[in-house]
Amino acid sequence: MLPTLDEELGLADVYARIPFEELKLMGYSTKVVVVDGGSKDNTVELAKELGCTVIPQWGKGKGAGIRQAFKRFIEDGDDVLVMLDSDGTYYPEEIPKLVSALPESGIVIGDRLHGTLEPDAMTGINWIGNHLLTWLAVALYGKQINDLCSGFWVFSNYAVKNLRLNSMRFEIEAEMYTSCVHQNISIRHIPIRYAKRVGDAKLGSIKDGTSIARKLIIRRIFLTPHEEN
Ligand SMILES: Nc1nc2c(ncn2[C@@H]2O[C@H](COP(=O)(O)OP(=O)(O)OP(=O)(O)O)[C@@H](O)[C@H]2O)c(=O)[nH]1
Ligand SMILES: [Mg+2]
Repeated sequence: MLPTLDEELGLADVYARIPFEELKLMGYSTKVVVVDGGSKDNTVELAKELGCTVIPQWGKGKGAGIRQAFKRFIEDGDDVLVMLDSDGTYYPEEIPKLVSALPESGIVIGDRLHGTLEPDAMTGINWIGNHLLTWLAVALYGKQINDLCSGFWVFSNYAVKNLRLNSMRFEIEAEMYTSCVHQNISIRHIPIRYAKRVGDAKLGSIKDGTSIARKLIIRRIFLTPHEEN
């Protein structure tokens, strides 16, 4: 699953680097689902040309899109879901390594902070923010997490079914972690590479960093969302 918002510069390359053959040898048949948040560039046309299934999301924000893609995944009855950003920051070549590490009924998080950060992949403020938010998560929840805001995750069907989420924007990964704690879903961390993105960032470091911290605090008090959709 590739979330997109104006990612015409990154999408084709990310798609081309997905190791379909290797996944086939591992016994998987693969489909690529692009969940799009209303791109104004050529992203949607490109995704269709590449043969991806496109979900035009309702509402705005990465979190809303991911939750909608989760629903489709459950409806389709698929086994394993791999999610990564479509901005060229994550290495699709690393998908098999993460899929192989998937615990039964659990999830895998690609860990940039103990992996390889390529030059200029993360701004100074984002580096500090990622470390602070990860530290805050461990302080509040006591369950190990190495890289809270990673955008490269692998989920078992059980995990997707049991996550309780209502995030609209970039708090979604933090909420997935809090839900793993509350729903007792096991987490494995695998070090990954992280590259400089192509195209423009959609995340605002201070604004979204603050919402992520707020989400961590809210889910410590109210364990699950009051209303999910
Ligand atoms: N479906 C959907 N995807 C989105 C939305 N906003 C952002 N995305 C995608 O979510 C992924 C992460 O967004 P980015 O802007 O790269 O945010 P980030 O990776 O946290 O920040 P950078 O390090 O600056 O790249 C990218 O693939 C975006 O295209 C949205 O509203 N809907
Ligand atoms: Mg990014």
